[in-house]
Amino acid sequence: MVARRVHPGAPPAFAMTPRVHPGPMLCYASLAMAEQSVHKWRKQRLVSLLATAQGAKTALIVTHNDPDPDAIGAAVGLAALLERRLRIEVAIACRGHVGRAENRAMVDELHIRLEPLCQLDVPRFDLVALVDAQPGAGNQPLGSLAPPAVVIDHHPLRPESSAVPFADVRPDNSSTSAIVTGYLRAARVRLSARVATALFYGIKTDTLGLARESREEDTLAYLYLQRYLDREALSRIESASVPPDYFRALDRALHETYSLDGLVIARLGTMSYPDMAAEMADFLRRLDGVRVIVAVGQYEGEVIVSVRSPESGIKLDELVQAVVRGDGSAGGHDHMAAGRVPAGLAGSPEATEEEMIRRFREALGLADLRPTPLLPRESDPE
Ligand SMILES: [Mn+2]
Repeated sequence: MVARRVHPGAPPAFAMTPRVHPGPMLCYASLAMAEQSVHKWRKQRLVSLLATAQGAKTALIVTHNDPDPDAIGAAVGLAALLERRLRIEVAIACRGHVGRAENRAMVDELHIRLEPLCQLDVPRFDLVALVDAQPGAGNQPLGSLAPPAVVIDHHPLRPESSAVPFADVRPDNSSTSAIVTGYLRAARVRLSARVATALFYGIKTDTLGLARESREEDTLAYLYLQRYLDREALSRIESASVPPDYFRALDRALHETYSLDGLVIARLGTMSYPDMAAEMADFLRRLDGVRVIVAVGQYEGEVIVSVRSPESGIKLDELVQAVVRGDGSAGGHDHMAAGRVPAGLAGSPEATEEEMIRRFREALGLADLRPTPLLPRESDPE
């Protein structure tokens, strides 16, 4: 038996962590400890992920519809892992649009090839992976014809994921890109600036630059990726230019924004891209006194709702599910969620927008309150 070299009377390692003055040193020390404890676990998960993908010559990585930076970053990261470790030829595909100017700049600046799923022969691929979404969710395009063998996600766990050969679903994590970064580290894949920047921007947007409550995995990945970033590309992505139309739409939306005791509702009407609702909801988060923001708009035969809250404690995903009911699809997280229903649900698209707003007011117990416009309407008297 080998005796462990422990100084007599030495306290256990964890008890040595100072409990007072939690300054930056303590922060780094606890991160280093977290790093060590997750390293072994990551390795085990990596072995299992690689075993699932082993033998495939081609892989298709699919994101949720209208992919956001976290979905795109996670797909690019997983592609790098499969290409570098297993020499698999990888395609990334999605359904819908990349609309937000920053997200389009991300795709352009980082030369990311996103293919429309409908143009691909899905059964041709040996392996299908789904990132930032899960089978059975209404916001992803894989039907029963192409069940994924790999799922990596951070949305609430869905029962369908238990049938997936390799599923890593961590609802506690704030981003899928951070989970994928963990695999790349465990696999010792040397990151290109392009891949690192995609992952970093994914984590940054999903965690609001770590301002939102995030897990150690998010923080560790965020710090780890720093040294590989293409900062010039990142800066161009974050300050992507927008056409004059963008400001016209913003102006229209602000004149159709109302508040009711902490609930802020923005009606966008016809949108030029589907994630404009999310963008507007994000924009209104800073309004004084706001507790829940609901942005509602129409895009290609659907009414889309996007919901945000600057505070924790309101489960927005459950709220949107209660509002959408069985009429469409809904999902998200506690602090950000979205849903969509057919535009003809209540007759016209306008009537459907109104119906969605009515349901939100009812669900939040604000049905009887009089809305206050954010800005004076042009028709209002001076
Ligand atoms: Mn995400």
